[in-house]
Amino acid sequence: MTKISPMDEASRLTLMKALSGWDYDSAEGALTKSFRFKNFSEAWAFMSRVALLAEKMDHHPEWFNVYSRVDVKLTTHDADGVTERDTDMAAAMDRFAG
Ligand code: H2B
Repeated sequence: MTKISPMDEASRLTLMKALSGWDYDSAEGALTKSFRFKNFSEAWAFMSRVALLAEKMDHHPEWFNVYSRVDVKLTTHDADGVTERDTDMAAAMDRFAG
């Protein structure tokens, strides 16, 4: 697998300003957010929309779901860190959860 470079910190901070409620986990090199929905059905609807986009983008979130909560971690394996694929995916998730 060809390695790519993670985004530099200044770019990450700039792109993260356009997102809402995302944190940067420096140990993991990942963006994280915990989404809360009304119930399991709403959480699953969100996950279904994200899953279709993830296949289209060939970029897949790590996530953990319990009832109405979806904890998400976004990182680019090929870069061992955050790239624009992650900030793009984060922005889409914010829209879907909107
Ligand atoms: N998802 C994420 N989050 N990071 C990747 O680097 C990645 C992926 N790479 N989904 C894709 C699949 C790669 O493994 C396949 C072979 O294209």
